[in-house]
Amino acid sequence: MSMVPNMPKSWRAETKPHKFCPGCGHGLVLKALGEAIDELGIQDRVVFGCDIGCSLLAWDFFNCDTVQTHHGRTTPVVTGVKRARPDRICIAYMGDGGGYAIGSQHLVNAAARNEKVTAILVNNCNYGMTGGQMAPTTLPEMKTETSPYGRDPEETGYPTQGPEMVAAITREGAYVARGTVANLRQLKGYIKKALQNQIDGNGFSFVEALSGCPTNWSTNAKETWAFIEETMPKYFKVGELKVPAKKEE
Ligand SMILES: Cc1ncc(C[n+]2csc(CCOP(=O)(O)OP(=O)(O)O)c2C)c(N)n1
Ligand code: SF4
Repeated sequence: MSMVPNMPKSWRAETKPHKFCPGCGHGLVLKALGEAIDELGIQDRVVFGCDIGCSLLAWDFFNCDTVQTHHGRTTPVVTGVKRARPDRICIAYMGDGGGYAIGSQHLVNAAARNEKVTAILVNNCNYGMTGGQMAPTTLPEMKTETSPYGRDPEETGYPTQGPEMVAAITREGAYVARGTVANLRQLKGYIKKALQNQIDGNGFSFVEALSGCPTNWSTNAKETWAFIEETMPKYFKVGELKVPAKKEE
């Protein structure tokens, strides 16, 4: 009996199995996104933008219009598409390096302008694609290629609180949440609300997803999940931070 893979309809089946490392969280975030796209029936309207970093491995992931951008520049690129084609549902997909380091000015300014796009940021506490360097989200005392003795917050700061920052600088109409691959149903719910917010034309939508990078963390499956489920939420609080007020009927 042949196995029928349980994959979202919006996924491009012929490009699976995907190219992420075994145990990587990117595939889970993209599953939540694919199911959200299916359930909202927006596949024909989606323009999916992916960053440099491991998110670029999603360039052929969906049966949707896709644009692959320079590192950190996904948010302004999909903002441009949205302004030219307001009927499209524009999604910027990036890592924490892409959103909070090299592309932080773009994320901040798109959020401050309340651009009507949806940004999804995968937080795995490091620069995955380039071999596990320290990122703005690296936890205190966490060892990486460029913090071999552990991150010292006195020298390099504390982990960036992205959704908290975006919630603070956006205006009414924005949607902001932090989910985790450890709770995929909840994460899909947040992504769905973020997309619905764009469909409703309200304002900027932003979802950070806590995720795993077993390759650079050098962790086995059990250690990876313990880090995502127990350690990361000590620094990154999971939940909704900003929900638009209901419009008057
Ligand atoms: C302008 C520019 N600077 C640096 C790089 C090198 N570079 C490629 S991917 C990457 C880090 C990616 O990390 P992140 O955005 O956190 O995504 P991840 O791979 O962890 O999913 C870097 C620094 C680049 N491609 N372009
Ligand atoms: S390096 Fe890390 S983030 Fe990149 S595909 Fe591998 S596990 Fe995923």
